[in-house]
Amino acid sequence: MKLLIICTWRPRYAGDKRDWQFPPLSAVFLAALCPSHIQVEVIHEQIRAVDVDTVDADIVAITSITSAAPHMYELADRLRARGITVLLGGVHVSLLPEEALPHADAIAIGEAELSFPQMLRDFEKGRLQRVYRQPDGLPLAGLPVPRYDLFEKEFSFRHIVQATRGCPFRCSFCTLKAIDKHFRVRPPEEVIRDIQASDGGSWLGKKLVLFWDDNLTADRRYARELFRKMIPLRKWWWSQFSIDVAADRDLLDLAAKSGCKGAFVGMESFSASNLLAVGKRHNHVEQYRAAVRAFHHAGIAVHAGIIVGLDHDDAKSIQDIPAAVADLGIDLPFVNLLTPFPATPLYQDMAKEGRLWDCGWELHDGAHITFDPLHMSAEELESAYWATHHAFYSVPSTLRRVLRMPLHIGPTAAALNSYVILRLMVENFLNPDHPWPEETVANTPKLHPANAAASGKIPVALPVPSPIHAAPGYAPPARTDPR
Ligand code: B12
Ligand code: SF4
Repeated sequence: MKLLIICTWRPRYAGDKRDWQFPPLSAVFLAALCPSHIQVEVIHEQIRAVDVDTVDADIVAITSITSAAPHMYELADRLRARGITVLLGGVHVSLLPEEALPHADAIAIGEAELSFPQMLRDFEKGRLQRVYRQPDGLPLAGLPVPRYDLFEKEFSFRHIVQATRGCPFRCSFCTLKAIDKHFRVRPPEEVIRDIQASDGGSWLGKKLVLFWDDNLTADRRYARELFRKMIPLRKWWWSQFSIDVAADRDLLDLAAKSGCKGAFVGMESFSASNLLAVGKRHNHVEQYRAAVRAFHHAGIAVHAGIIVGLDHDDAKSIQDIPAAVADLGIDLPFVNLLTPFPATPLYQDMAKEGRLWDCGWELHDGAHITFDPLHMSAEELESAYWATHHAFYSVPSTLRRVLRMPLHIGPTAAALNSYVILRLMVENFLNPDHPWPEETVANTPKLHPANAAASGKIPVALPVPSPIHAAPGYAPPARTDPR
């Protein structure tokens, strides 16, 4: 039997062609769950397009985030029109299963360590069900090594692992809780096994490990154990952390000793009212400076996520962000427009307030406005977003940060981070094929609560089938709860 797994991708900006940087783990992990008699191919649309007419497979599994969902449905419809069975799953399908179902032969809601192999077995036996959902919160011991060999070689950084899943916090804009509500950790020795199994390509690709975790240090006792075990590997690594970890200097030092060279922290806002409003209670603006210093002191670069368009933002407060970022010494800032993803508390609140726009999921990518801002017009928010974008990624500001970095974090971490930052800048922001988008916000129709449910964009309760039984060969051991 031939299976094709497609990881969809849509450009965020007009002119984007491909994205060579980082793949998600989703497709190669699903491939690892397949029994060995199945011939598996993986296509990441970040790298190569799918030609529906020439797909040679008995069954196709497609994964997608929200902004690529309409494209996923189009692919699925065309493949099904050719008589090919299509399975859909992943974050968007889990958020809006009833929207996805008409486009699929079967869907999986949530994680799929058990349900994906079950779907394949049912397909082979000719008894595929419509909806699969495995029990939430299954322990993560015994997961297979992802099929790293199926990553396209064009990806610059593909030395990717996941040690934990989920996050104990509950920010109102985050979709994680919709996939699985439980924070869980993997046995450290299995994480080490995956790091050693991944090829990574070039010298730097092999050296730099990316942890695709949402909050690697959420369970600090676990993080300590993992970092100690990583020291002998002599790797460099990056991951996401919540900023509260900065208070734990010993843990940061241990992270650095195990090779941590960059930490992505969701700083989100410089307004305490904004942080409170989105439930980001572990962020304290007055502690940001100390937090950045703590990371730097350990030799770890700070990559910070900033969101604009929150309800306590106005055009002036957004204008002040680049100076605040520069003043703190943040090494790599990322700015995103607030995006109300379906099924999040933020989305539900905005739907009740009648502020959501009926503008299609394509624009739910962090780079487009999809709702009525509270204290400014959409046009003002859009220009404030682009001004921040330019301020962060202009050549002078990039060079200033790159030149300052060795003073903050030492020459090795600075060289690594500068290399990647400069590449990001050149590929993404200085690319002549990459014009700034010119969409205007004025003509986008709005989604009012009265027609929102009818449009299928507000999730309604879907009857969930009873949990399926464990797949042979996968026996989940007892749960290990975080501290
Ligand atoms: C790594 C990552 C990135 C990387 C690489 C992304 C890439 N190349 O696509 C970077 C940093 C570049 C990135 C960027 C962004 N990301 Co991101 N990212 C992630 C992260 C942390 C891990 C993804 C991953 O590999 N997961 C591991 C795999 C194994 O998990 P999984 O995909 O959920 O798959 C499991 C199940 O869902 C299921 N499954 C999945 N697909 C399918 C398909 C079938 C058929 C079946 C049966 C089952 C199934 O089986 C798997 C095993 O259980 C996730 C959060 C997360 N924990 O998943 C966010 C996440 C996917 N990102 C998110 C967002 C919003 C973004 C950005 C828009 C951020 C921003 N505002 O700038 C950009 C957009 C990028 C883009 N592609 O255009 C959101 C998506 C929300 C949404 N509804 O769309 C997530 C969920 C984070 C969050 N907290 O909400 N991201
Ligand atoms: S801290 Fe990050 S990963 Fe955790 S809930 Fe908030 S946004 Fe999501």
